[in-house]
Amino acid sequence: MTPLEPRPPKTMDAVATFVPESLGCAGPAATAAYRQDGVICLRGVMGEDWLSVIEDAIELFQTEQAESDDHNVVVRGEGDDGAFQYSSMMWKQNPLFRKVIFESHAADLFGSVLGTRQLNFFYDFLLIKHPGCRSASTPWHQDMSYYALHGTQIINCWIALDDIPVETALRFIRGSHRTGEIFRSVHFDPDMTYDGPMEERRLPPDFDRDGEADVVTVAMNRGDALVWNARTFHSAPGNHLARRRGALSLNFAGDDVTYFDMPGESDPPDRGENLVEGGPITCETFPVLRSW
Ligand SMILES: O=C(O)CCC(=O)C(=O)O
Repeated sequence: MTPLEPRPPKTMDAVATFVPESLGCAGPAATAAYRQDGVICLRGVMGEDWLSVIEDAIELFQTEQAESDDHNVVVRGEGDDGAFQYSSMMWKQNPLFRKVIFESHAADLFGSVLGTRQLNFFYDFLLIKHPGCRSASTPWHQDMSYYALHGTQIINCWIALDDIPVETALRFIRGSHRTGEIFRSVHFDPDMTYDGPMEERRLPPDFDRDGEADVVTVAMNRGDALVWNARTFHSAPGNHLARRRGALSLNFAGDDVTYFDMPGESDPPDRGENLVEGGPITCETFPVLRSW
Protein backbone atom coordinates (compact mmCIF):
# COMPACT_ATOMS: atom_id res chain seq x y z
CA MET A 1 0.00 0.00 0.00
CA THR A 2 1.19 3.55 -0.69
CA PRO A 3 0.90 5.84 2.32
CA LEU A 4 -0.93 9.09 1.68
CA GLU A 5 1.23 12.16 1.82
CA PRO A 6 -0.10 14.22 4.73
CA ARG A 7 -1.66 17.42 3.39
CA PRO A 8 -0.48 20.64 4.99
CA PRO A 9 -3.04 21.39 7.75
CA LYS A 10 -3.86 24.82 6.31
CA THR A 11 -5.45 23.14 3.28
CA MET A 12 -7.85 21.18 5.48
CA ASP A 13 -10.87 22.86 6.98
CA ALA A 14 -12.94 21.24 9.77
CA VAL A 15 -15.96 19.01 9.25
CA ALA A 16 -19.06 20.80 10.65
CA THR A 17 -19.59 19.40 14.14
CA PHE A 18 -22.72 19.24 16.31
CA VAL A 19 -23.89 17.99 19.66
CA PRO A 20 -27.18 16.16 18.95
CA GLU A 21 -30.33 17.83 20.27
CA SER A 22 -31.25 14.57 22.00
CA LEU A 23 -30.29 10.90 21.87
CA GLY A 24 -32.67 10.34 18.98
CA CYS A 25 -32.48 13.65 17.08
CA ALA A 26 -29.50 15.40 15.52
CA GLY A 27 -31.35 18.72 15.12
CA PRO A 28 -32.07 21.06 12.18
CA ALA A 29 -28.61 22.70 12.02
CA ALA A 30 -26.93 19.29 11.73
CA THR A 31 -29.38 18.18 9.04
CA ALA A 32 -28.88 21.38 7.04
CA ALA A 33 -25.08 21.02 7.21
CA TYR A 34 -25.32 17.36 6.14
CA ARG A 35 -27.36 18.39 3.08
CA GLN A 36 -24.94 21.16 2.17
CA ASP A 37 -21.56 19.51 2.89
CA GLY A 38 -22.40 15.80 2.54
CA VAL A 39 -20.70 15.08 5.88
CA ILE A 40 -21.08 16.09 9.54
CA CYS A 41 -19.61 15.01 12.86
CA LEU A 42 -21.96 14.31 15.79
CA ARG A 43 -20.35 14.40 19.23
CA GLY A 44 -20.96 11.78 21.91
CA VAL A 45 -23.64 9.76 20.12
CA MET A 46 -22.74 6.47 21.83
CA GLY A 47 -22.22 6.31 25.59
CA GLU A 48 -20.17 3.66 27.36
CA ASP A 49 -23.33 1.53 27.79
CA TRP A 50 -23.63 0.92 24.04
CA LEU A 51 -19.89 1.12 23.38
CA SER A 52 -19.36 -1.80 25.75
CA VAL A 53 -21.97 -3.84 23.82
CA ILE A 54 -20.06 -3.01 20.62
CA GLU A 55 -16.74 -4.07 22.23
CA ASP A 56 -18.34 -7.38 23.34
CA ALA A 57 -19.70 -7.84 19.82
CA ILE A 58 -16.20 -7.33 18.40
CA GLU A 59 -14.71 -9.76 20.93
CA LEU A 60 -17.25 -12.42 19.94
CA PHE A 61 -16.62 -11.72 16.27
CA GLN A 62 -12.83 -11.91 16.59
CA THR A 63 -12.71 -15.03 18.76
CA GLU A 64 -15.48 -17.12 17.16
CA GLN A 65 -16.59 -15.75 13.81
CA ALA A 66 -13.98 -13.75 11.88
CA GLU A 67 -11.88 -16.67 10.72
CA SER A 68 -14.72 -18.45 8.96
CA ASP A 69 -16.48 -15.28 7.71
CA ASP A 70 -16.14 -14.68 3.94
CA HIS A 71 -16.77 -10.97 4.47
CA ASN A 72 -13.74 -10.61 6.77
CA VAL A 73 -10.72 -9.08 4.98
CA VAL A 74 -7.27 -8.69 6.54
CA VAL A 75 -4.69 -6.64 4.63
CA ARG A 76 -1.14 -6.38 5.91
CA GLY A 77 1.18 -3.97 4.11
CA GLU A 78 4.83 -4.93 3.63
CA GLY A 79 6.87 -3.99 6.71
CA ASP A 80 3.80 -2.95 8.72
CA ASP A 81 3.47 -4.06 12.34
CA GLY A 82 -0.30 -4.40 12.17
CA ALA A 83 -3.04 -5.18 9.66
CA PHE A 84 -6.10 -3.36 8.34
CA GLN A 85 -9.12 -5.56 9.01
CA TYR A 86 -12.63 -4.92 7.79
CA SER A 87 -15.79 -6.92 7.74
CA SER A 88 -19.46 -6.38 6.88
CA MET A 89 -22.87 -7.96 7.51
CA MET A 90 -21.79 -9.25 10.90
CA TRP A 91 -25.29 -8.73 12.35
CA LYS A 92 -26.56 -11.81 10.56
CA GLN A 93 -24.55 -14.10 12.84
CA ASN A 94 -23.64 -11.88 15.78
CA PRO A 95 -26.48 -11.19 18.27
CA LEU A 96 -24.61 -8.31 19.91
CA PHE A 97 -24.26 -6.32 16.69
CA ARG A 98 -27.96 -7.09 16.13
CA LYS A 99 -28.74 -5.64 19.55
CA VAL A 100 -26.95 -2.37 18.69
CA ILE A 101 -28.73 -2.06 15.34
CA PHE A 102 -32.23 -3.06 16.45
CA GLU A 103 -32.35 -1.89 20.09
CA SER A 104 -30.19 1.24 20.39
CA HIS A 105 -31.17 4.83 19.52
CA ALA A 106 -28.91 4.71 16.42
CA ALA A 107 -31.76 4.36 13.92
CA ASP A 108 -33.66 7.34 15.44
CA LEU A 109 -30.62 9.59 15.56
CA PHE A 110 -29.14 8.81 12.16
CA GLY A 111 -32.58 8.58 10.54
CA SER A 112 -33.23 12.15 11.74
CA VAL A 113 -30.26 13.35 9.66
CA LEU A 114 -31.57 11.63 6.56
CA GLY A 115 -35.08 13.08 6.85
CA THR A 116 -36.89 10.05 5.48
CA ARG A 117 -40.32 8.51 6.15
CA GLN A 118 -38.89 4.99 6.12
CA LEU A 119 -35.45 3.83 7.21
CA ASN A 120 -33.99 0.55 5.97
CA PHE A 121 -30.89 -0.99 7.47
CA PHE A 122 -28.38 -1.58 4.68
CA TYR A 123 -25.32 -3.09 6.40
CA ASP A 124 -22.86 -2.91 9.26
CA PHE A 125 -19.14 -2.47 8.59
CA LEU A 126 -16.35 -2.92 11.13
CA LEU A 127 -13.03 -1.26 10.33
CA ILE A 128 -10.01 -1.89 12.51
CA LYS A 129 -6.69 -0.34 11.70
CA HIS A 130 -4.56 -2.34 14.11
CA PRO A 131 -1.57 -0.59 15.77
CA GLY A 132 1.15 0.25 13.26
CA CYS A 133 -0.67 -0.51 9.98
CA ARG A 134 1.14 2.53 8.64
CA SER A 135 0.68 1.89 4.95
CA ALA A 136 -3.02 0.98 5.20
CA SER A 137 -4.33 4.18 3.69
CA THR A 138 -7.91 4.13 2.44
CA PRO A 139 -8.06 5.40 -1.17
CA TRP A 140 -10.33 8.27 -2.25
CA HIS A 141 -13.70 6.73 -3.02
CA GLN A 142 -17.46 7.14 -2.91
CA ASP A 143 -19.30 4.37 -1.05
CA MET A 144 -21.97 4.52 -3.75
CA SER A 145 -19.53 3.06 -6.30
CA TYR A 146 -19.78 -0.31 -4.57
CA TYR A 147 -23.52 -0.47 -3.99
CA ALA A 148 -26.18 -2.37 -5.90
CA LEU A 149 -28.52 0.53 -5.14
CA HIS A 150 -29.95 3.60 -6.87
CA GLY A 151 -30.86 6.76 -4.98
CA THR A 152 -29.45 9.61 -2.94
CA GLN A 153 -30.64 8.87 0.60
CA ILE A 154 -27.90 6.48 1.71
CA ILE A 155 -25.78 7.36 4.73
CA ASN A 156 -22.69 5.95 6.37
CA CYS A 157 -22.73 6.53 10.14
CA TRP A 158 -19.18 5.83 11.25
CA ILE A 159 -18.88 5.52 15.03
CA ALA A 160 -15.38 6.02 16.45
CA LEU A 161 -14.42 3.28 18.90
CA ASP A 162 -11.14 5.00 19.83
CA ASP A 163 -9.94 8.57 20.09
CA ILE A 164 -8.83 9.47 16.57
CA PRO A 165 -6.38 12.34 16.08
CA VAL A 166 -6.31 14.19 12.75
CA GLU A 167 -3.24 12.18 11.72
CA THR A 168 -5.41 9.06 11.31
CA ALA A 169 -8.77 10.74 10.73
CA LEU A 170 -10.98 10.50 7.67
CA ARG A 171 -10.84 13.24 5.03
CA PHE A 172 -13.75 14.35 2.87
CA ILE A 173 -14.30 16.48 -0.19
CA ARG A 174 -16.91 18.91 1.04
CA GLY A 175 -20.03 19.02 -1.17
CA SER A 176 -18.81 16.26 -3.50
CA HIS A 177 -22.11 14.36 -3.04
CA ARG A 178 -23.90 17.01 -5.10
CA THR A 179 -22.21 16.53 -8.50
CA GLY A 180 -24.43 13.60 -9.52
CA GLU A 181 -21.48 11.57 -10.85
CA ILE A 182 -20.68 8.12 -9.50
CA PHE A 183 -17.11 6.97 -10.04
CA ARG A 184 -15.65 3.45 -10.36
CA SER A 185 -15.07 1.25 -7.32
CA VAL A 186 -11.48 0.92 -6.11
CA HIS A 187 -10.45 -1.85 -3.74
CA PHE A 188 -9.22 -0.99 -0.21
CA ASP A 189 -6.55 -3.67 -0.78
CA PRO A 190 -4.31 -2.23 -3.54
CA ASP A 191 -3.43 -5.78 -4.66
CA MET A 192 -7.08 -6.62 -5.37
CA THR A 193 -9.67 -5.48 -7.90
CA TYR A 194 -13.42 -6.00 -8.15
CA ASP A 195 -14.76 -8.47 -10.73
CA GLY A 196 -16.42 -6.74 -13.66
CA PRO A 197 -16.20 -3.17 -12.39
CA MET A 198 -18.40 -0.69 -14.25
CA GLU A 199 -15.75 0.54 -16.67
CA GLU A 200 -17.97 3.23 -18.15
CA ARG A 201 -17.51 5.03 -14.82
CA ARG A 202 -14.42 7.25 -14.41
CA LEU A 203 -11.69 6.39 -11.90
CA PRO A 204 -11.76 8.62 -8.79
CA PRO A 205 -9.68 11.81 -9.06
CA ASP A 206 -6.47 12.02 -7.02
CA PHE A 207 -7.54 14.77 -4.64
CA ASP A 208 -4.17 14.58 -2.84
CA ARG A 209 -2.58 16.19 -5.89
CA ASP A 210 -5.30 18.80 -6.28
CA GLY A 211 -4.38 21.93 -4.36
CA GLU A 212 -7.87 23.35 -4.98
CA ALA A 213 -9.74 20.39 -3.45
CA ASP A 214 -11.95 21.41 -0.52
CA VAL A 215 -10.73 18.78 1.96
CA VAL A 216 -12.25 18.66 5.45
CA THR A 217 -11.31 16.51 8.42
CA VAL A 218 -11.95 16.27 12.16
CA ALA A 219 -10.36 14.70 15.22
CA MET A 220 -12.82 12.42 17.04
CA ASN A 221 -13.34 11.03 20.50
CA ARG A 222 -14.55 7.50 21.22
CA GLY A 223 -18.34 7.59 20.85
CA ASP A 224 -18.46 10.43 18.27
CA ALA A 225 -19.86 9.66 14.82
CA LEU A 226 -19.34 10.93 11.32
CA VAL A 227 -22.40 10.86 9.10
CA TRP A 228 -21.82 11.14 5.38
CA ASN A 229 -23.71 10.70 2.15
CA ALA A 230 -22.74 7.62 0.12
CA ARG A 231 -21.76 9.93 -2.76
CA THR A 232 -19.31 12.04 -0.73
CA PHE A 233 -15.67 11.39 -1.60
CA HIS A 234 -13.47 10.38 1.34
CA SER A 235 -10.13 8.77 2.17
CA ALA A 236 -7.99 8.10 5.24
CA PRO A 237 -4.34 7.69 6.13
CA GLY A 238 -2.88 4.51 7.62
CA ASN A 239 -2.45 4.11 11.35
CA HIS A 240 0.96 5.30 12.53
CA LEU A 241 -0.10 5.08 16.17
CA ALA A 242 0.83 2.28 18.55
CA ARG A 243 -2.85 1.73 19.36
CA ARG A 244 -6.02 0.56 17.62
CA ARG A 245 -8.01 2.90 15.38
CA GLY A 246 -11.40 1.23 15.25
CA ALA A 247 -14.83 2.18 13.95
CA LEU A 248 -18.24 0.59 13.52
CA SER A 249 -20.13 1.98 10.58
CA LEU A 250 -23.90 1.57 10.28
CA ASN A 251 -25.30 2.18 6.82
CA PHE A 252 -28.93 3.15 6.24
CA ALA A 253 -31.16 3.79 3.22
CA GLY A 254 -34.14 6.12 2.91
CA ASP A 255 -37.22 6.67 0.78
CA ASP A 256 -35.67 7.25 -2.66
CA VAL A 257 -33.45 4.14 -2.62
CA THR A 258 -34.22 1.26 -4.99
CA TYR A 259 -32.41 -1.89 -6.09
CA PHE A 260 -29.80 -1.64 -8.85
CA ASP A 261 -29.19 -4.91 -10.66
CA MET A 262 -25.53 -3.92 -10.91
CA PRO A 263 -23.38 -5.90 -13.31
CA GLY A 264 -20.20 -7.26 -11.71
CA GLU A 265 -19.24 -7.44 -8.08
CA SER A 266 -20.91 -5.22 -5.51
CA ASP A 267 -19.78 -4.56 -1.96
CA PRO A 268 -21.36 -5.66 0.28
CA PRO A 269 -21.84 -8.65 -2.04
CA ASP A 270 -25.23 -9.50 -0.49
CA ARG A 271 -28.06 -8.63 -2.90
CA GLY A 272 -31.03 -9.23 -0.62
CA GLU A 273 -33.93 -11.58 -1.38
CA ASN A 274 -35.95 -11.44 -4.62
CA LEU A 275 -35.13 -7.80 -5.40
CA VAL A 276 -35.84 -6.45 -8.88
CA GLU A 277 -34.21 -3.60 -10.80
CA GLY A 278 -35.76 -0.29 -9.73
CA GLY A 279 -37.91 -1.92 -7.04
CA PRO A 280 -37.95 -1.45 -3.25
CA ILE A 281 -35.11 -2.94 -1.21
CA THR A 282 -37.08 -4.08 1.83
CA CYS A 283 -36.34 -7.76 2.49
CA GLU A 284 -34.82 -9.92 5.23
CA THR A 285 -31.32 -8.64 4.47
CA PHE A 286 -32.31 -4.95 4.28
CA PRO A 287 -35.07 -4.70 6.91
CA VAL A 288 -37.15 -1.64 7.75
CA LEU A 289 -35.99 -0.23 11.10
CA ARG A 290 -38.29 2.80 11.38
CA SER A 291 -41.33 4.34 9.68
CA TRP A 292 -42.25 7.87 10.69
O1 LIG B 1 -11.82 3.79 8.19
C1 LIG B 1 -11.31 4.06 7.11
O2 LIG B 1 -10.11 4.26 6.96
C2 LIG B 1 -12.16 4.15 5.88
C3 LIG B 1 -13.62 4.16 6.11
C4 LIG B 1 -14.36 4.24 4.83
O3 LIG B 1 -13.84 4.68 3.85
C5 LIG B 1 -15.73 3.78 4.74
O4 LIG B 1 -16.30 3.31 5.75
O5 LIG B 1 -16.29 3.89 3.65
